Amino acid sequence: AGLNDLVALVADGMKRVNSTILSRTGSDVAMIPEVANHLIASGGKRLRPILTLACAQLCGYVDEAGKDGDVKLAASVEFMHTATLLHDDVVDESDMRRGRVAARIKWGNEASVLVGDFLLGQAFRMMVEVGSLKALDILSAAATVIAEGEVMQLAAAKNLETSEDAYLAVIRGKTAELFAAACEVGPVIAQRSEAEQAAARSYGMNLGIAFQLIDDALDYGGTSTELGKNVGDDFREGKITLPIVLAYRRSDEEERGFWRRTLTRGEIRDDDLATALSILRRHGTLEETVARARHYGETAKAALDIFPAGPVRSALLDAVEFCVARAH
Ligand code: 2DE
Ligand code: MG
Ligand code: MG
Ligand code: MG
Ligand code: MG
Repeated sequence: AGLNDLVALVADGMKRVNSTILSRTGSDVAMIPEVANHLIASGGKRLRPILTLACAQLCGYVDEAGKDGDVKLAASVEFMHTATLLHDDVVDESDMRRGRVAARIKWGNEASVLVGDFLLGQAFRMMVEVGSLKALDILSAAATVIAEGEVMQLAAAKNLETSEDAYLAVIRGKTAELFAAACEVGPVIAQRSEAEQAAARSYGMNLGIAFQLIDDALDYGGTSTELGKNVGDDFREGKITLPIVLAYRRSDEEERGFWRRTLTRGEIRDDDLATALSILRRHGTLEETVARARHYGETAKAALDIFPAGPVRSALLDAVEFCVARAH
């Protein structure tokens, strides 16, 4: 259960993904591998490349003539993810990532952005090597959609009237799209039907939505030890996540005043995060956010119905439970 079965099923492929990652972060410019490896070697779960390998395997992908198509696409997905994290910590002014200081704290915002750009370039070169124009289309579209999600989020910042739909559009873009693309390229390189491509995409999309809902609940309800990043980052940035959208509607005038001062005007005092958490708890919106995540998780699982039962499908179902129950 958990992620273990899935990790075991793709272990051989992941070894090759990891060595590909290592070789493709190489550069004569010393700071590039230094910054990249700070993040890459920091014990991430590699969830997205695991999903790529697993969805390829689920669809019976056979590696013809050692081309390593699944491995290179998985490594591309992890590079895209790493690039987004390097950029994300700059955009969010975050100080911690995976239990370490963020790259931007150690090397600066400039280096963080630029090494992210390097990794993005390397990701696209690997996709080209794989030679599937469809996979290249899916992953390059994902890059634009991720950026759109982040810009939508920027536009909604501090706006307490943000709707649930607007919030969902943000997390579909900034997080779920990469999960969807990571899964969809599996059946694509296995040359399976449109229906199977759509099913894998739907699994990834709904899993990604669930994943970000949990992330947003944990930004208030988690601890920095379990998350490996500081709690309260979203609050300090005036980010309007689902726990806030739901709580603001239910808040009385005094509570609304609190949200306007902190989230809209950014006047934040030492004990405000604790107060925010107590208001969210009073209105039950962290539990409700987790319940929504569970709902999207169920939709993700149902999307796998068209695939044959077996160890890979079972492990993908378990991965949903892992993401919904995850502590980090
Ligand atoms: C996670 O949100 C979302 C990450 C997407 C970041 C994408 C950026 C555009 P969170 P945490 C910045 C860059 C796009 C590229 C390179 C294609 O809640 O809590 O901020 O882990 O995540 O900080
Ligand atoms: Mg962030
Ligand atoms: Mg962010
Ligand atoms: Mg977050
Ligand atoms: Mg943040």
